Amino acid sequence: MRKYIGNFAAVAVAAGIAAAAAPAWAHAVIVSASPTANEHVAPGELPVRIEFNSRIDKVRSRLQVMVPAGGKTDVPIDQAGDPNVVAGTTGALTPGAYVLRWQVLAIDGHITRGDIPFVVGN
Ligand SMILES: [Cu+2]
Repeated sequence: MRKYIGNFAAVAVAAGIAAAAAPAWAHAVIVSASPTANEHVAPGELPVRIEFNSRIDKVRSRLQVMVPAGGKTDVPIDQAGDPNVVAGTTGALTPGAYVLRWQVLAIDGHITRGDIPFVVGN
């Protein structure tokens, strides 16, 4: 009986680890981004590029820029190129504090999203 309980506990622990670990590697996580958080960039059109750890469904993903005056504008996503990369070019940006908002659909069907604040000018 003691042996049986011991085995049951071991199986439960292993299952718990698997359940906890799955979300961490299953959906899209940023590998690198440009701009980086709180980066200062020059005024004008800004190429943005976010690389993830998995393939992205670019048609069902979204890039937006939250502008200093309030509101947001869409950044069209380049459909060509590296399947792990979501990239596009903003409209002309004047000096101020901005936020790049991203939402991506990974091939595993999970959506992840986040914000990257950056500054245009000094
Ligand atoms: Cu996932």
